Order: sequence, then C-alpha cells, then structure tokens
Amino acid sequence: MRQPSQSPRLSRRSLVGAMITLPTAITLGCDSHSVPTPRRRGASPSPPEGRRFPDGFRWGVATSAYQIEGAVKADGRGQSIWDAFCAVPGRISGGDTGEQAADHYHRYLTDLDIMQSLGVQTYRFSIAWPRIQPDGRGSANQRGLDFYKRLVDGLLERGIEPLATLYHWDLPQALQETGGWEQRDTAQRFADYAAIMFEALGSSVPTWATINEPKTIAEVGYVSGFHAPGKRDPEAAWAVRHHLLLAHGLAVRAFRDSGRARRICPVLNLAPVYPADDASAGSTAVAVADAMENRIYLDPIFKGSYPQDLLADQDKTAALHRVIKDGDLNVIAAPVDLLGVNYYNPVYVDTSGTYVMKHPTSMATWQQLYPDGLHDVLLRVRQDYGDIPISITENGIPTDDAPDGTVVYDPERIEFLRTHLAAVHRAIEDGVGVESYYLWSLLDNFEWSAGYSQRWGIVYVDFDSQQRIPKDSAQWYQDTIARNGI
Ligand code: GCO
Repeated sequence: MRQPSQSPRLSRRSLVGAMITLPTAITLGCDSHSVPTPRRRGASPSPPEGRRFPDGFRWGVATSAYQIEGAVKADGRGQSIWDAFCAVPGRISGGDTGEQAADHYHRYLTDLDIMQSLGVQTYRFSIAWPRIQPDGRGSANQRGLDFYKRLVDGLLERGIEPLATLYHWDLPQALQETGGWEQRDTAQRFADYAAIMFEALGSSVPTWATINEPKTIAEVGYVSGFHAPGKRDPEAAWAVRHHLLLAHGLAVRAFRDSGRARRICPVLNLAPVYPADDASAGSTAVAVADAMENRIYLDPIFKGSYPQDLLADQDKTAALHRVIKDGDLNVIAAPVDLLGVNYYNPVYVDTSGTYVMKHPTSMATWQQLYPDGLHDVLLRVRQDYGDIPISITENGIPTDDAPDGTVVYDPERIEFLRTHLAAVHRAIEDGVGVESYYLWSLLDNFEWSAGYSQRWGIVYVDFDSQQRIPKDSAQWYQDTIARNGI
C-alpha cells in the first residue's frame, strides 16, 4: 500500500480512470495454448549499462489470484470479500469485477508458456483461499487444490520455480461475516488453511509467502476503505494489523510443524520515509510515518516487539494494546527464511505529518517515481534488521497501453524497470543479499479499485477476447534475463 491514513486521497486506488477501448482480436483458446511470441523489433530505449547481476540471481514475474484468475464460481470456489466488495455499486472504477479478469483459471497453460518463452525463472502467484476452503474453515475442496497442483506441475515441467503466496487479500466472505481480520480466530483459521496447503504442495513449492502487504490490508481495507472490506474504522485497523501479524506467525509455525525443508517469508510493501523539508528532518512526524509504513511490521517479525515509540503513545495505540496477548510476539517473531519486499514508491512527510508529493507519478497517482528509494529501503533493512536474504517480490508501473496491431510499445515501463533494477544492483554491490526479483506483473489484470483502467502487465490482455500480446517490455525483460543484467 502506498496510502496510509494520513495521506492525501490522491493516492493509489483512485476511482478515476478511463477504460481503454480494445480492438477485436483473435482469442487464444483455453486448450490450444498457442504462445504469442514476443516481438523482436523495438529494442529498449536505453543502451545496456553493463550491470551484471550475481550468478544464481533469479528473475521472476508476479501475479495474484483474484487479479487474474476469473472463474469465481468454478469448481466449488466460495465467495471472497473481493467478490462482495465489487458487487457494491461505486466501489470499483467502471463497475469492474474480477469475475473474468484474465481468465487465467482456464488459460494458465497459455500463461505458463508465455513465461517459458520469456525465459522467466520463477513465478510468484497466490492461492485463493476460497477455492481451498469455500467458507474459510473445514476440509479442503479437492477441485480447488487440483487447480494449484496443475499450475505447480506446469511450472516445474517448464523449469520455472514456484513461489506461492497464501494470502493476497481474498478472504473467504464467510469469515468476514464472523468478523474477518478484526477477529483473533481468523488468524487461527488462516494457519489451518496454510497447513492444508503445506500438506498438499509443500514438497513441490520451494518458497512460500504468508500474507501479502498487511499494511495495505489495514490501511486501505480498514482506514481509507478503498479496498475490501471497505471499512473506515481506524480503531478496527489496529486489531487487523495485529491479527495479520499473528496469522503470519501461526502460519510459519504450521510450516515448521509440517517438517518441510523449504522456505517461508512475509511480504511487506516497504517505503523509505524522508523529511519533506528541512523543518521536518528528525521530527516526530517522520518517525511516526516510518513506524506506520515499515517498523510496525518489520519490528514484530524480526525483533519480536512493536516499535516502542509507537506503543508509548498509549492514546493512539490503545486498541492495539487491547488485542496483544501474552506470547503473541513470540509467535509473530518465529524465524523466517527470507523477506519479500514490494517496492513502488517513497514517502515524504512534513512536520504536520502530511504526505507530500516530490516526484512525478505514474498514471497511478499514488506512485511517486523514485528508483533510489528502492536502494535506500534495502540498505535500511540490512542496517536495522541484519543480513536477511531478500527477494523483491513486486515492482512495476502501470502504463496507458494500447496495441498497434500486434505491437504494444511501453517505453515508460522499460525505463521504470531499468532504473529500479539499477537501484537493486547498487544495493547488491553495497552488500544487501537480494537473491531474486519479481516484476509486477506478468499480465494486465484487475487492479483492485482501479478495475481494468490501469495496465500493469508486460503482457497485454484484451479483456474482451482474452488475447495476450507481449509488450515491448516483455521483450526487454527477456533480454535482461538472458544476459542476467541491464
Ligand atoms: C499490491 C499488490 C498488487 C497490486 C500492485 C499494483 O501491492 O497492492 O500486491 O496486487 O496490484 O501493487 O498496485
């Protein structure tokens, strides 16, 4: 998330945005997964810079279930909070929903072939909890499990390493109806679901991620209300933050109990926090913003305690104090193997705590473009939390893409990727153990409250015909992977 409670409402998830009119094009059938070949013309606008990544560095792409799968009623899937949220008029730009999305549920073989053709080495996807437990509890729905088994097998057959995220925001609606993440019990339900997945796929998935961006869930789902479940209840957000962290810790414990000699990590969207001006340098306002953006998640997981400066503000954090039970911090701090970092933007704060825009943004008006922020945030993690292996689990930009025949020219995305990868490279040179990079995203997809008005993929999706067209950036990424550098 890049939209904390104090930020102006111009941030991510804005409800404005025009739908792109799509040309009629050939549909790639579900079964005939013929692969569109990335075109060879139109090279990167910038020359190679000669920055090679370390041997063994892994290049990936990322997606999430609700954003691409569609098939929301297939094979016994239950309803998620996003299905319910999309059904509320006015919540999503253009009245869009994830009902069809990129129809990946039926076209996953096409998508796997595209990844293989690009030379992608690892794929981060998420599992839709309501496909596995339609009501969020009880025994597993075999048909739901089978889909992810087929997906993982398809990846392994193509030599692509899976990274499975257990929770990318699609809570079973039945659990929302009993209180959702405001309820402590939901953390235990999550651990039970996680245990089902470790049992089913734990021998074939080498790396697991627990919860994607707890910050976005709390701030955008419970403070600004732009995301499901659409609440504006800052008090509730404190309980949600704690229960998400607890759910993470309980899932890590379940993972260790499963005896799998694999790896597990949290995925946090971190933002370097800078003073907006001289007056705010060293101010409490900057420290508070940093606590809410970063430390409130990093500290419990890696230090076993909430930030003291935050807890000391008893008035502000009374609702947090109320939900912390003895032993919770030990659970939350269960050792992890890796840290997943999603990076999209920095934050600048003035003395009043107001977020200030200092850089140009992408078409997502919350996204200030500042590649150095990625370098800074990586160094900061190393300095404050030690030498944790790190994966960049998301990084990307939306652009206003429209195909010209079979060509989709997206130079802005290539420039974004090139400059951010240069920042990652610099961090590695400075000693940070970054082992992999997952570009967000493989496909154009359902961008939450922005619906289909923002295209984040390196592969264009015509949402009418479901035709896929690799963009220029796909070609650029293929070359980058092939030479292991930029
Ligand atoms: C997130 C999610 C993705 C988004 C991406 C672009 O970070 O919010 O992980 O689902 O689509 O970040 O906003």
